[in-house]
Amino acid sequence: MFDELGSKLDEALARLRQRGVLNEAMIKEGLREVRRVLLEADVNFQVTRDFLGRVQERATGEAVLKSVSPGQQIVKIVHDELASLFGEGRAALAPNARRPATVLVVGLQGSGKTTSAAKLARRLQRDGRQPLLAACDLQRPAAIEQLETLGRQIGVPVVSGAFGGDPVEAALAARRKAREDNHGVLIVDTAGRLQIDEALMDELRRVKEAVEPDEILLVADAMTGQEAVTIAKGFDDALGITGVVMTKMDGDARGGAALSIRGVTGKPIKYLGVGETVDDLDVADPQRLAGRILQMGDVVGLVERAQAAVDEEEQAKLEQKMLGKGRFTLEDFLTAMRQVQKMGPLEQLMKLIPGMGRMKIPAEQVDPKRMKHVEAIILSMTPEERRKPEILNGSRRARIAKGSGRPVAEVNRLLKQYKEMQKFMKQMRGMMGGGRGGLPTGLPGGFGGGMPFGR
Ligand SMILES: Nc1nc2c(ncn2[C@@H]2O[C@H](COP(=O)(O)OP(=O)(O)OP(=O)(O)O)[C@@H](O)[C@H]2O)c(=O)[nH]1
Ligand SMILES: [Mg+2]
Repeated sequence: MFDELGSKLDEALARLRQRGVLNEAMIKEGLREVRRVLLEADVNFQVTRDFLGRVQERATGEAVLKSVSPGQQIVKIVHDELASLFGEGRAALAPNARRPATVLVVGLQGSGKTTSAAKLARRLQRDGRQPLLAACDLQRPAAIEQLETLGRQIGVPVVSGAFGGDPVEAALAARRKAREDNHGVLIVDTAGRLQIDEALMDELRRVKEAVEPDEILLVADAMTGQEAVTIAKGFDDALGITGVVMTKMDGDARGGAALSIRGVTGKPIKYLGVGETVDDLDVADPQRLAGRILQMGDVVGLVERAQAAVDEEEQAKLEQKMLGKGRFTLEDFLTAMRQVQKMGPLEQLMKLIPGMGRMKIPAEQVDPKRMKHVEAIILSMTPEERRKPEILNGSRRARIAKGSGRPVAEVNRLLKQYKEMQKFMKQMRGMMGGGRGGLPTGLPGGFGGGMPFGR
């Protein structure tokens, strides 16, 4: 997401950053480069012009030019202005006194409405808001089934209209159900068309009038570039959307649409779809997005992802072991590894760490096969061995290697990593005074020391 745009902007800004002294002409030249990069990334022309106007005005101010590091200041200004392109502050669904708060999900065919509705439901479910999904795309039987399947997968109930029926009736029935069962949020999935047409807008308007949604989220496909902006404008004119879910940001979209939507429609991006699974939805936080583009890292995103992936109960137990009196066994080591793996590809996570964005991680280090090997080795041990690894002598190690089909050297390496993690935890314990302090990311050992990746 924003990789190419980020590295090109970085290049454009590098020259400014390196200079000790800057004058207005240098800044103008530097910003011309920035302009080229933005337009190449398919950012709307007018949005680019306004953006550069604001940057230039702030950058040529007295205070900046006379400051110790004018280049850094300009990078900061570009960062802030990028953030304001996305909108101000956090734009997630506000907690609502009205139950159920109603979210209408609209968009063109194939933009990701149904998937995004389920992703959003999952997020709200996690936040304890007890969502209910309503299948009101009644044009295709498969559409109803798709939402029902997703609902089962995430454990959120789905109320479906009848195939060929009236979406307005279906939406109203779902709302009655949501009231009866006291759901906090009702998410209504609707039909899409290939293009904006009157029939679709009319149907959506009628649904809107019937359920009076608190949010109308337009789902737009980032891969369609500026087309997404035009579509957003069309839906906004017809329905008055409250925000945008920009999907397929994991693809090689150039990012221009995401940077232009707010400027053109005045409506913020609220969520980003970053993959096909139900967990691949990020809250669009302007500061974080700007930070990611300029490769300042996205620590908040990292922490959130780690927290979402980690089973809280398991984590609490692990922390007890790590920081409390308990013994940290190889079984715990395996649990920890599994939790790390659940967070997703290491490569993706690394991008969120400040300064790591540009680092190329050798493919060898993120091979999910290695996790399988770790499991095979630990599962080839007897329960006693797992609890008391110190009894693992040469012959036991040879037996485990044979049992797991891995070389002895790998068994040794794993034990070494386990020991490193144990050592790390002793240090943590010392630092936290032995109590249950709670690790910042919930990640035993961070990404260093004891991970089964690399080395
Ligand atoms: N890579 C990626 N794929 C996505 C994302 N969101 C949705 N998709 C995929 O896009 C395709 C269409 O998604 P749907 O949710 O069915 O789209 P829809 O808007 O409901 O489509 P219709 O109901 O046919 O109008 C599916 O294959 C999804 O898996 C995303 O953020 N990233
Ligand atoms: Mg759909």
